[in-house]
Amino acid sequence: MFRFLTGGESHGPSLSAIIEGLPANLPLDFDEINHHLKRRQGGYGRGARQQIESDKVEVLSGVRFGRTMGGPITLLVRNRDFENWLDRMSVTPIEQETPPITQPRPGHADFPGMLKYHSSDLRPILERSSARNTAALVAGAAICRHLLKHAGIDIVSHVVMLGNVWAKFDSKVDYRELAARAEASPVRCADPDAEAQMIAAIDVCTAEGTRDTLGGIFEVVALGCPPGLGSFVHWDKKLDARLAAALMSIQAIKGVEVGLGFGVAEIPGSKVHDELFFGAGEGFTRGTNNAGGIEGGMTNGEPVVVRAAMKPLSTLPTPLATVDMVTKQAVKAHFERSDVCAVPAAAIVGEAMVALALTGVVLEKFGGDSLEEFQRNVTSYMEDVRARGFHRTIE
Ligand code: EPS
Repeated sequence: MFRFLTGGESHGPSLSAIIEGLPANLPLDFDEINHHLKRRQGGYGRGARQQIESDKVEVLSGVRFGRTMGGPITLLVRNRDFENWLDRMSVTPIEQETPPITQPRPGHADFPGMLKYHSSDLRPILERSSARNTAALVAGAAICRHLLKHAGIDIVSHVVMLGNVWAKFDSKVDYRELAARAEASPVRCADPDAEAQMIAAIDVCTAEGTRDTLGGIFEVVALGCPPGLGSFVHWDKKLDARLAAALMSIQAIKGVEVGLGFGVAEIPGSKVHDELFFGAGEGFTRGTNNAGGIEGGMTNGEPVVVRAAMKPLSTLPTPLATVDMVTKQAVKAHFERSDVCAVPAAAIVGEAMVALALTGVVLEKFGGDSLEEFQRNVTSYMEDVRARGFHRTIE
């Protein structure tokens, strides 16, 4: 069974992850893991914290001579900022504890978290619920992406909308080209006109007098998925359900769509469903991919396309009305240093969550205690589906 756990607080000593269930002998590229950590730290609209951090992974277990050994892999990403937060985040008792923060931010985990964990201080709630913790997810998922490559799967992302500015792109899209353009964009947007407007919208929210936060929508695409990952047989085996859960677990995500998403409800079935064709040499093909590569909870061999909507961050520079949890007086919500917009970074976290969900179903389908066994199982299955007309080969 594949399991993945993270630990850590935003301004605590470090973030960590434990991954269990990856096969032995998987070679790891540490530069690539750190590259994904760097991608997650980027994006226009981030706050001053990113100048302090320069995330790097440390591997504490499960890896020898650059290859997995089959046991749990433990990862660590240190918080450089911790040393500036000893007065608020010291692990050991301190002489004078910092006074509690008691003004929950509407939209944040603060209010329900303080009630649930019997806390009169929102610090312990915000520290663990902070999106800083997504660094551990990205580090762990970067390792899983190494395995996915051995099943032919590659994951890309781009920002579709930010601050209500929509990117325009062709429906017959080349996802690799789109992703390459997004990679070079400060807002991960492949459309240059929309990119300029998105940056302008962030600038407005950064300026004194109009300070605010912005949300948006990103798209994650998994290319090269073999058909038949996931299953229709039970609710928790359906890949679309697992992708939705994985994406919804990212801080500030309020909606997820697969393929045409909510759009399928607006048009008749004859325009929704992706007709199937067969060509000599090509094998099975589709004219469209409204299903987003998933039918009946299983991959169908087309790109898996998912979108997630991120709400504007709830740490508002012009705080909203709230109630002091101790005095019950009407007050303004707590504000501390934060980002104006983190949608581009969330797209990288989206890639990570898609990687984790896919790793689960890939291991269920192909299993294997070693990479060699996993690879044999993938190859044998792909030969089988090829013989039956699915002609894509693993790149
Ligand atoms: C976050 C608030 C900000 C973000 C942080 C997430 O941090 P700070 O309060 O230290 O300025 O920058 O994201 C990261 C640090 C990161 O690495 O992604 C929050 O409240 O969720």
